[in-house]
Amino acid sequence: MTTEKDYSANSIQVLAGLSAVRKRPGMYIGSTGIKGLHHLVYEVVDNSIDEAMAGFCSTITVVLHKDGSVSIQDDGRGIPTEIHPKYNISGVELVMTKLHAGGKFDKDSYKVSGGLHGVGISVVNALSKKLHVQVCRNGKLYTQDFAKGNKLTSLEEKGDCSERGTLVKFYPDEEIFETVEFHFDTLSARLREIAFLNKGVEIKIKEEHTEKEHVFKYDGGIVSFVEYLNKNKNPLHEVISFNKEKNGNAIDIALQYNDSYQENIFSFVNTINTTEGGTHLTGFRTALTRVINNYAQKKDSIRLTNEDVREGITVVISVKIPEPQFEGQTKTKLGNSEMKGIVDSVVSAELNTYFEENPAAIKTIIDKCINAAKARDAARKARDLTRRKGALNAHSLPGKLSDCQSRDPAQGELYLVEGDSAGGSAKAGRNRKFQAILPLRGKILNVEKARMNKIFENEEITTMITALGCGIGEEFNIEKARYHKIIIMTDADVDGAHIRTLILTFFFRHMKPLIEKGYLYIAQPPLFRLKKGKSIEYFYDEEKLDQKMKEIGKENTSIQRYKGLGEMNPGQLWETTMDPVNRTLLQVTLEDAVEADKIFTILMGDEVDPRKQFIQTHAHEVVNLDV
Ligand code: 0RA
Repeated sequence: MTTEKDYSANSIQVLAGLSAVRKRPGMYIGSTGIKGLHHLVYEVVDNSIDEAMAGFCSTITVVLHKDGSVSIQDDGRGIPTEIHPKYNISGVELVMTKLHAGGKFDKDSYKVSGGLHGVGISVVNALSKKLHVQVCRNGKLYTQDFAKGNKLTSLEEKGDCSERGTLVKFYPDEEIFETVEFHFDTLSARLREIAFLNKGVEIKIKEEHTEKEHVFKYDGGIVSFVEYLNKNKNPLHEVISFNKEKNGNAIDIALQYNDSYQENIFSFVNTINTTEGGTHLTGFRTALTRVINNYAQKKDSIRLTNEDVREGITVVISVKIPEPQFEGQTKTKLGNSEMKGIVDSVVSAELNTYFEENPAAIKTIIDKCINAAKARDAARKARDLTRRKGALNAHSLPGKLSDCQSRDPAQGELYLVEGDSAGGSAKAGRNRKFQAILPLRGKILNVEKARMNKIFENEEITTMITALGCGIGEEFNIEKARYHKIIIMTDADVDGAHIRTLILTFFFRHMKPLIEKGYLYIAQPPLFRLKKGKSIEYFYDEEKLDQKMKEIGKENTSIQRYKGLGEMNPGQLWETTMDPVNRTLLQVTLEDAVEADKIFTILMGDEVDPRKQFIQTHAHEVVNLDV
C-alpha cells in the first residue's frame, strides 16, 4: 500500500499521464489498429532522427524479433542517465515515464521530426507490456526495464561500454492493440522515406524470422528520392532542386519530368507524409503553373492549366515548420494558410532562376506540357463523344451490366468478370439483391501507356467507369461510387493474371482513392474439385489437395482441375467464390505507394529491360503458372 504522501506532486502527474494513455490510446497514436502499432516504432525512430539532425547520430537499426518485440538502436548521445534537477529522477526514467518529455530536455534544439502526434517515447512505454532500454553513455552501459508504463527496475549500471547510443526494445501490449504483428514492408517503406528526408542517415531494418533486411542511406536526400521514383522511367532533364529558408520555415523541393502521363507528388511536413496535400502543395502548384505558363506563352498562345503541367512530373516537397496544423480526414493535410504564399514565392523565384540558367530544360518541359494540353483537349472531345453515345453517365447504365437491386453502396458488390461465359455463370449464380456483374471482354487497355483520350475511346473501360458511377479524372468523386466492394474475378491462369494486372493498373492510376478506401478486392476461385463418392470438396492450392489425397486414398475419387471460371456451373461459382459465407476475398491494399508505382511502371510501362530483370528475379516465386 502506498499513501498519497509517498508521491511528489510531479510524479502523481506522471502516473496520471500514462494511465490516461492506456485508457484512450487513440488520442495519442491515432488508432489501436496496425497503423497505431507501427506508430510506436516511428515514435522511437523519430527520437533517434532528432539525434541525427542534431549531428550526433549516423546509424539507426530497427529489428523485428522472433519473440514479437521490436528494437530500435542508434549511435546517438544516449538518453541522459544523470538525475534531472527538477524531477529528481534520471533522464531515462523521465523520458520513459513522462508525457512529452522527449525532446524537451534540451530546449535549444529545434525539434522538427516527430511522428504524427509527436507524443514521445513514454507513450510507447505505456502501451507496451514490456520495454527494455539500454544506454551507452560516458563509457558506461546502463539498463532499465518497464511494463505498461511502470518501472520494473531502477536504472542500473552494467559495466563499461566503448560505443555510444540508445537501444529501446518493446513488446506491444495485446490488451491494447487489435494486432501486435508488425508488417515488414510497411515499416520498411516508411523508413526508406525517412532516410530520403534525412540525408546521410543510415537506416537499417531487419526481420529475424524471414532474414529480410533493407539498408537505406541517401546522401542526395530528396534529389535521390526523385531519382529513385523516376528510376524506371525516361527523365526529360536533370533533377531540379532547391532548398530555402523563409520566415523560420525550411522549404526543400526536388522535381523532374519524365515521358509518362502520370503525376507523382510526395509532400511532407516535418517528415510526415501529407497524403491529403494542403497549403504547401497548393502554393507549389500555383507557382509551377504560373512560371511554366509565362515561358509557354512566349512560344505558343496556348494557356496551360494545373492539369497540363502535372503530366509526367515527379516531385518531392518537404517543408519543416515550427507549428504545423494538420487537417483532413486522416490529419494529413497541412492547414497553415501562410504556407501557400511562402511556398509559392520560393518556387516562383527558384524556378525562374533555374530556367533562365537552363533554357534547354524549360524548352523540353514546355513541349511536354503543350502536348499534354493538346491531349487533354482531345480527351475532352473523346469524353463528350463517349457521353453522347450514352456512356459515362450513371443514370444510363451500360447494357452489359447486370445490376443488383440494392441502391446502398455500402451493401453493393460489383464483380468484374473475365469473359462473357464466366459472366453468364456469375449472373446466374449471384445473389441479385446485392451483387452486380459486369463481364469484361478480353484484355482491357493498358492505361500505363495511354492518355485519357485513348481511355475514353476504350469500350471496356468506359463501361467500367459508368458502372462504378464515380467518374474519372477531374470529375472523379469517390462519394458517388455505386459499390463499396469491387471484386476482380479472373481465371487462375496466365491470361487471367494479365487481365487482373491490367484492371489493377487502371484502378491504381486513375481511381487510387478506391484502393485507399479498401473498396477493391480479388476473388479467389478454387483450382480443384475433389469428389469422393457423394461428397465434394474444393481446393485453392495443390498442396492442400495432395495432403487430403494421402489421407483419404484414391478409391472412388475424381479430381477436376478448373482452368477457367467458365468450367464451373453457376451453383459451383456461387458456392466457392461468391457466397460471402464461404468465399475468400483478397483486399487490395496500398502499403507502399512508392513500391507500387515502381512495379506498375516496370510491368506495364515501355522499358523492356527492367521488366525482364523483374521477371527473372521473381520467376521462382511463381507457384501457379499454367500456360
Ligand atoms: C533527451 C536529451 C538528449 C537526448 C535524448 C533525449 C535521446 C533520446 C533518444 C531516444 C532514442 N534515442 C535517443 N537518443 C537521445 C540529449 C542528450 C545530451 O544532451 O547529451
